[in-house]
Amino acid sequence: MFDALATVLTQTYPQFTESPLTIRPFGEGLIHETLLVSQLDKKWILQGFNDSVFRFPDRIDHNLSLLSKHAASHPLPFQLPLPLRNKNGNGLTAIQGKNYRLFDFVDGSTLQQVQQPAQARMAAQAYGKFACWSQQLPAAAFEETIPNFHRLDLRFARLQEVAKQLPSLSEEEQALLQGYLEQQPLVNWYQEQRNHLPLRVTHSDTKINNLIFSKTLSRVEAVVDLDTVMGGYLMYDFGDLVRTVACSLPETATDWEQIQALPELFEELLSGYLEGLNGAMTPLEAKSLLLGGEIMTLIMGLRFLTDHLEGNVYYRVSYPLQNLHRAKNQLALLQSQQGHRARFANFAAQLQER
Ligand code: GN1
Ligand code: MG
Repeated sequence: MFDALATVLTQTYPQFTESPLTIRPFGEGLIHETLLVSQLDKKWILQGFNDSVFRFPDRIDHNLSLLSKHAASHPLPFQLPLPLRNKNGNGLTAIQGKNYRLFDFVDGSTLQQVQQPAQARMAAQAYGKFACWSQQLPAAAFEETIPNFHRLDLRFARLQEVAKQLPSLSEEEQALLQGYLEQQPLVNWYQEQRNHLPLRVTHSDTKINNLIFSKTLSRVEAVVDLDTVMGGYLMYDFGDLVRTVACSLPETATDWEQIQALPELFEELLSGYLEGLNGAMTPLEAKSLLLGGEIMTLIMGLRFLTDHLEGNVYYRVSYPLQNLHRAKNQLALLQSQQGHRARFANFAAQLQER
């Protein structure tokens, strides 16, 4: 199935020898296509680049080169895998009308959900360290690889616009839309924060599965998926961790009654993230982290519902109603987090007193 791809790769990248290449699908990403390439005992990741989502590959290149220069003089305790250059010196290779990127394979394990509190803490420490490290770079020097990516207010407006254009909604869609529209106060809070929070260099896709742990899950080997590194707020990165770690079930789950926020894991995340950050934030930023999980869960839910109403044009789905279901899942998780606001705030206050 991948024979033509293998032939072109062998000719294009200096890494490969004449021995046969094996290529197979890999991972759980929703945007790029991810393939595992192996030759003898070596492995690489080959990524089919999604250029309808990432319309500015030059901006990605620009941002990644800022990161790699900084990493050369300020090493991190984990890898940041960057695209390998082909024989022409390019990070992107066009093969049969599609662009591909090749990465060194980082050996290890990825998690879709943490199995133990210690893993949540490790994940948060790694992303916190990344945030502390990347703060030494000026956020304004980074280009927006997806314009307005985490602009909650614009995502909220967009859902309403798309819904309005449709002749009718099913009862389930209508109920979900209503549930999301009730989140207007959170959107207002977000807009107010934008007047005060400093712009930082953020990863902007800090899901648990964008970390590669060692095989024994005892340390973080790499932070991957760096295409959305750009200017943002700390609460985005902490928030996407909360969304994907401090939850009873993954974003694909459909047993609505069982979807809940898990305060114990939130507490591990907050402790770990603050340790990693090592004090590099303003008091208001520290406070904003408490609602970061809600912000990111709301953004994802709005995006899933919008995509469902638009006919699944953005996210990969494995069945037609999957985006509707993801939106339903995220609303349940959001509401559950909202029920724990006081507990989260108490915990943060206790941490400060320590
Ligand atoms: C997408 O491709 P992947 O799975 O790493 C998306 C994120 C969402 C996520 C939801 C560029 O990330 O914003 O959080 O799906 N990335 C983009 O699982 O839209
Ligand atoms: Mg990913």
